[in-house]
Amino acid sequence: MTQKYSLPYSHVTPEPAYLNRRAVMAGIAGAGLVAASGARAQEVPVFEIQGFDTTETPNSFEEITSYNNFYEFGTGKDDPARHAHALTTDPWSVEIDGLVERPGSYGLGDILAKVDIDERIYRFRCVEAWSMVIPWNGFELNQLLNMAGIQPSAKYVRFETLYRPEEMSGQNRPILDWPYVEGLRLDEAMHPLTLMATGLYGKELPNQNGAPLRLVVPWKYGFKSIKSIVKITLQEEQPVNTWKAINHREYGFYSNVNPDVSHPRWSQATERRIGGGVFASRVATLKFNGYEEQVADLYRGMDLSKNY
Ligand SMILES: Nc1nc2c(c(=O)[nH]1)N[C@H]1C(S)=C(S)[C@@H](COP(=O)(O)O)O[C@H]1N2
Ligand SMILES: [Mo]
Repeated sequence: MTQKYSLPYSHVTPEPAYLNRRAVMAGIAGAGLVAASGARAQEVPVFEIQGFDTTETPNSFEEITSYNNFYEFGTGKDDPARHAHALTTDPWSVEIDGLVERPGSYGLGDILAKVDIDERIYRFRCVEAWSMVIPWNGFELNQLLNMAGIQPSAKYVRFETLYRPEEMSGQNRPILDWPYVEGLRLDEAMHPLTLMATGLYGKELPNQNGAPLRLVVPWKYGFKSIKSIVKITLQEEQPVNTWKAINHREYGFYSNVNPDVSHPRWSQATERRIGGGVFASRVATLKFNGYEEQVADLYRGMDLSKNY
């Protein structure tokens, strides 16, 4: 049937990793993590410390919460911080439907009572070629999908953001097709790196970052990490994601971070790390955003320049 992961979450990101990274690294050195792909259990190489690399300091809370993309509140980087307070995030529920055993409306409180919240310090790379390092709190998406029960015929997961123009001012304008939609292949969705974030820096997720529940897929461009999710659908067909629908020559479905495949209007070989101030410099972009060892197997045999 569907994939199950038996890895101890603590091996991926022991908490409190960002406070105590050196100690933690000693603990996980040599620990392989087991990710099952289909029926075949496979050894994923030792988790590269890249996810919480000592050489990469997390961005500040201030940086992470003041430079955002959340077009439901406007297209300026400071628009979300200025306007997203208008969003009511409690009560919140997520409709899970399609090819699941237990479709229905899942209240956020009920979800949170059943999942393990971890801390994950991930690189975050926007398709616009800026990046940050973000200490998220959240749970693996596979826990939520397993809660709903995945039917054997499910192949993709479709996600939808809230549509509430009274509170999301940008939705009154034709900036994008509303609601914002994203999608993942089921094996991508089940991967232990794929997170449903509920917080950052140990605090509740700020509205501008996609409260109360947003996807984080660290090896893909930021637009895949859809915010303020209200609907999850398991289906057989590949979902049509918002940015691909707008311009399929520039934005694809897979959207894996790839320094070798340029955006038609700019190179993806380097990125600008936010927060460097006068020392801001461009750093090399890594394949799969530095998570190649964890995720490359998902794409064996695929031409990533075609499946961009
Ligand atoms: N619903 C929704 N989700 C979204 C977006 C958006 O405009 N609307 N922007 C995406 C883009 S382009 C990026 S880079 C990230 C930004 O996340 P952050 O503001 O938390 O850094 O959110 C993604 N998720
Ligand atoms: Mo982005």
